Amino acid sequence: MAYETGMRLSKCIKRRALVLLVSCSVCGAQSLRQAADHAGVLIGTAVRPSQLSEANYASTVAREYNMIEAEDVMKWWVLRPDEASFDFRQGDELVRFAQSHGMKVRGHCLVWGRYNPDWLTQGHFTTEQLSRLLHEHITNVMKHYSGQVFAWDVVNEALDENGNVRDSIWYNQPGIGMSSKETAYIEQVFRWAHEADAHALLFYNEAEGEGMNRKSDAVYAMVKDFRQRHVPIDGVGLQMHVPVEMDIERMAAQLQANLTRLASLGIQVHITELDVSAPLNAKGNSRSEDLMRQAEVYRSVVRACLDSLGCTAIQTWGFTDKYSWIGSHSHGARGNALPFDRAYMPKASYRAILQELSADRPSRQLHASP
Ligand code: 9MR
Repeated sequence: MAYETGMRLSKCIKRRALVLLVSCSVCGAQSLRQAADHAGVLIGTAVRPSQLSEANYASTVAREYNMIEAEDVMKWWVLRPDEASFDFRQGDELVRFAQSHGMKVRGHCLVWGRYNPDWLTQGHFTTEQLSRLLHEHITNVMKHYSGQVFAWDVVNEALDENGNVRDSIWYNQPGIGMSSKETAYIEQVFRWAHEADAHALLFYNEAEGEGMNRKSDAVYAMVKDFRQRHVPIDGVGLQMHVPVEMDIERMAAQLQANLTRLASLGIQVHITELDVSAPLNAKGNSRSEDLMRQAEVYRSVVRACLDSLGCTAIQTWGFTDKYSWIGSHSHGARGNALPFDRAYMPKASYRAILQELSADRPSRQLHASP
């Protein structure tokens, strides 16, 4: 008896020690990646393969992230130099890097009305030709990356701020044959995507529809309709390019409300392009209070995601202030939007993300398999 009791006690102590060990590995996480793995969420960054040759760039990505996405190299303008060919070289390089570091790859993006190559936009194609071209593009690209890209932004930014379908080469200029049928062309391309790779998760990715507004209402309505009619869609990407001046409490409450209603449709949500831009002075620096506020914005977004079981990935649009689309987009007026500074040093924003990822969330760990 005493022996058995002793054994039970010793097993119990061992179990408790294990639990302590596990929780200590959380509180002392050495990277975003370690903390995210433990929290059961994907932590990602957009990557430009041309920058992977820079040692600091590559080592930071490898250390901190368990998912990467092509910032540009899986878009039409890179993949399709002309009508007859596909150039997968840079996309393949990104996939190789991810594989050699045990990361997942998000694909971005198969259908977008902007940044298409001139041969396509100025080619005067008929609707039948465009339909054939788009079907072929989706099929070839998804089959090429089948088993390597686990989730695709199938359609990017197809709605305007009022929730109407945007004019575009794919919708109505001249479109693939479904102009004035609103979301019918989006439905068609999701069906093509599912045929091309039945295992990939299929996302609709949108900008400025993170909170509750007319655009996010329209995204919700579209996805609800698709789900009811068994159109293959698995998730919504919320971009989240936001300014540091925002009302943080209001943003967090609205994001949470939107995450809750999207999750109620049985889909996943990925935060796909998070960055928090700050004003720059003439030397390219930001005020320290802005960088502190920025950390609170990051913290609130990570918290909102982790509090919603449907939110399975958090990705920033780049990770170092050395490289970000915001500088050129704002003509140098804004920037410093990311968790690492230009010298790859972690900022307050990095520490806020790490802390939130490391916070104890037992309900989430039960479901931990993003
Ligand atoms: O950051 C990207 C920039 O390098 C490209 O020039 C641009 C066009 O391909 O796309 C930027 O990324 C956009 C993303 O693909 C979709 N959401 C908005 C992003 C910022 O413009």
